[in-house]
Amino acid sequence: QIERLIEATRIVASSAGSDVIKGLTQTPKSLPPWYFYDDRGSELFEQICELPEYYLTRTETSILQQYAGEIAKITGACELVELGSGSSTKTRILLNAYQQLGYPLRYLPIDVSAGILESSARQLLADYPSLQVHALAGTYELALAQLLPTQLSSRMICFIGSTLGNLQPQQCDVFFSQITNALQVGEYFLLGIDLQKPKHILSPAYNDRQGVTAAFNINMLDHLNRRFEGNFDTTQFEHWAFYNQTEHQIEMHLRSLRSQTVQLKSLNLTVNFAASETILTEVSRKFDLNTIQQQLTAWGLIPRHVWTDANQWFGLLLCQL
Ligand code: AVI
Repeated sequence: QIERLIEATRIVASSAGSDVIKGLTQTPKSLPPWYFYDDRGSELFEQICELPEYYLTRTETSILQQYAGEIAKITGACELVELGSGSSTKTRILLNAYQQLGYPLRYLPIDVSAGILESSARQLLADYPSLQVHALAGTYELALAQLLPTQLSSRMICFIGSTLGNLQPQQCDVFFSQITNALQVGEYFLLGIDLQKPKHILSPAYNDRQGVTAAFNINMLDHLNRRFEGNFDTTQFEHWAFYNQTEHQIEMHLRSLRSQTVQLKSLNLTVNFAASETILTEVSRKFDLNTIQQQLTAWGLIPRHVWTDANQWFGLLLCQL
């Protein structure tokens, strides 16, 4: 009998707040973007994906719909590992393609939010009778280090949704060495990236009219309050996001509306904010297809196929170790 149960493995998802202490005691202040994704933050992110201004999800979905069959034919049967799986909605397009070719389905979603991980894994098990799921709750770094050798003939690590853009360039060397360590020669890496485009399209995607992105940004403070016994007054911070054209990145901040002091009791941390002082909560880098292909090659992942949409707004790259 094939084992199909979720063997949800909970990995310690943080370095017990040392990253928060570091970020809030340096100048300028910053926080790691993975603190967006408590269960509420993951819900808000799902809402962002549906916003009219947030073209990323729609565009990547259309590329996947067009090319998933081709991807499955190229890779053959393989175990799908997904970093930042969230609701796994787009992954279903890939699972359908592998299923249509009669391949065995084995899926290892990795996400910091255990709630969304578990609920989406259960839904997938109900919808795909032959699917095996092994869900890993934790940061990419910790989860990748826990991966066992694949149980199928091959493996593909999927990193879609342009989450690569949320890593700072200096984090990429370590990240890609973890990716290549988790793959055998000949195995695959599927990367979805948002491409450079005019500011008038990028800026509204992070400043939506309904204020969902603002709520997503502010929710990080609620998450820190819960997690570290904090007393951030979320009414005293505002969302601020803009496109930095020189760096080709959206920069998302929380701006203090007045001078104030915040405590995070369980971290033994007191933080002073000047009026208008900001915390950088996320960069969202926008890529150039030629440059990223060169970088991937330097990291040991050879781009074999590159797909994009009619507007060239989003790129999907199938790479091989
Ligand atoms: C998950 N990540 C790719 C999103 C992005 O567009 O950078 C996170 C996000 N931040 C604000 N809106 C969406």
